[in-house]
Amino acid sequence: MNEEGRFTRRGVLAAGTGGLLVSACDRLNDSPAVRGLLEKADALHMPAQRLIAPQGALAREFTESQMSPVFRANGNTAPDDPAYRRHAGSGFAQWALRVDGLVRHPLALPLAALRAMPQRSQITRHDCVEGWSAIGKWQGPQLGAVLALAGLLPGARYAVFHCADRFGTAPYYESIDLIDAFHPQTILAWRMNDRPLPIAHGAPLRLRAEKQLGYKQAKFVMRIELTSTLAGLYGGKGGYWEDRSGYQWYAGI
Ligand SMILES: Nc1nc2c(c(=O)[nH]1)N[C@H]1C(S)=C(S)[C@@H](COP(=O)(O)O)O[C@H]1N2
Ligand SMILES: [Mo]
Repeated sequence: MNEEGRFTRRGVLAAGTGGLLVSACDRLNDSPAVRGLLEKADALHMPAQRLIAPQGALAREFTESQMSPVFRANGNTAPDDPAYRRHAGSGFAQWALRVDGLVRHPLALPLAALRAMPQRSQITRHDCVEGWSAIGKWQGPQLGAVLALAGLLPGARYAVFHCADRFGTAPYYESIDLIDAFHPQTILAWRMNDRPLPIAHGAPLRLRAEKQLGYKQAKFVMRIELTSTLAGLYGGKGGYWEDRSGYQWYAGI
């Protein structure tokens, strides 16, 4: 149960695995027992979530005084892609977020355009399946507003986030459904803790989908593609960790 009395996947994980979850993603991925538990926990929990928690329910928000003094940077912290490095070198002044796929108007939105849109700011808790959490403040336009600018075509079902970084040759990517995409706390954050988003935390832009676990919070988002299906995209499971280690695609509370 979480603070609001809802049954959560991370509650199940914490109760079920104890100290195991302090290991790194790679070690987590190597353990069939943990992988099995992740799957079971989710199978148990996802129907419960859709039943118990109204779809629009908000993730808990915190006060300034509850913000973590240190917010760990995890996973990739500095993409080595040459185009990304060039953009980083000039403060992302020439960079633009691409929005394409099943949209009426493909977009290229510079940071200035994203900053000029109505902003949402939220202080939330980030929960990584490796067993750590941190409370931070995030600011940016709602993803729903960006998608409304692009205009969805009827077949659109998923928003896919293409990132600048890779593990080996595999690009990091993530995806969410349109319920999460239009959730009020799903934003494209370019600010963190009242400063421009640091590179280690995903500059110039990252996803904050506050009802989801850490690995869904795509950093270094270069392109958002609207698709009708996740099949045929990389490993077909909707995200880097989903493809590689069997993490569940639906990782929501
Ligand atoms: N592009 C990209 N996004 C990513 C990752 C990554 O390695 N690359 N790691 C994920 C994981 S597992 C976590 S816990 C968070 C870490 O975010 P942070 O570095 O701001 O703490 O980013 C997620 N998004
Ligand atoms: Mo994570």
